[in-house]
Amino acid sequence: MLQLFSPYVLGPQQKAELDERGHLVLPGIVSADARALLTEALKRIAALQEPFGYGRTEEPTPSKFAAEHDTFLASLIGHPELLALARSVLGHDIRYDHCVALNRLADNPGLRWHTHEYADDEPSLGFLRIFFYLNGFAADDGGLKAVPGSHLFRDSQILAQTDEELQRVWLDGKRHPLTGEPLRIEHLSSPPGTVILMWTHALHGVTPRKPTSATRWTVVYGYRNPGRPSKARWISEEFERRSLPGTEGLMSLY
Ligand SMILES: O=C(O)CCC(=O)C(=O)O
Ligand SMILES: [Fe+2]
Repeated sequence: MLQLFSPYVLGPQQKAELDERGHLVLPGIVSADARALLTEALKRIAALQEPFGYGRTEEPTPSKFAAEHDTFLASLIGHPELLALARSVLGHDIRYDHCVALNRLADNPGLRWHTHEYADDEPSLGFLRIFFYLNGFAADDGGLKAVPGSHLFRDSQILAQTDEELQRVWLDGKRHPLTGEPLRIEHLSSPPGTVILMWTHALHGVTPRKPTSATRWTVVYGYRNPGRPSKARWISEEFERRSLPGTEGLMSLY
């Protein structure tokens, strides 16, 4: 069995940080073997994605359904270490939601500020995004940015093109519901092999990738507590029926 992570700590302190801030950075925890295999898999997905391009589309592209196009990516859905990580945050009763390749090539425009929906009115139902940043990123080069505390609003409708617009349309005057501090934008950076955990209602966006930079190799696995429909759930019926090792009971909507 592939070792996915080098030893890391996800104890009460880290969980409290995730719950208070909405995201948690686990720097460099992906094992060297997993890094290499994941990067190869993401290169295969990039080749399949090429004809579809990287613009916004409703099409079921290889990037969106990455695990369905790659045996290795599929094999991680039920990997004990990934499930243990997801369950240590969400509790035992979880479902797989999606696996999306988030490769960002040189000059990629990044991504506007947004949140994602799931059981907006039911905080007991969690949805966790587990991002694998295989070659890391700098804050100003395909970098994830987030607003600590924003997930507590469970507002799935927030959208803004720029930091300035976000400030104007949503951030101004808002305070962290737990700490009372004014909400503010945080630009993350991460070394290669970093995993970032994020509650799905956290407000986040991505800075553009520089024209001279190599591709940012990234994949996300989403898991959630069952109980509601999920708009992010991209699983074909055929894939749901396939019995992959370790995924028993994980693939259904409810
Ligand atoms: O590309 C990224 O780093 C983040 C993508 C994103 O917003 C998501 O998968 O929800
Ligand atoms: Fe997102």
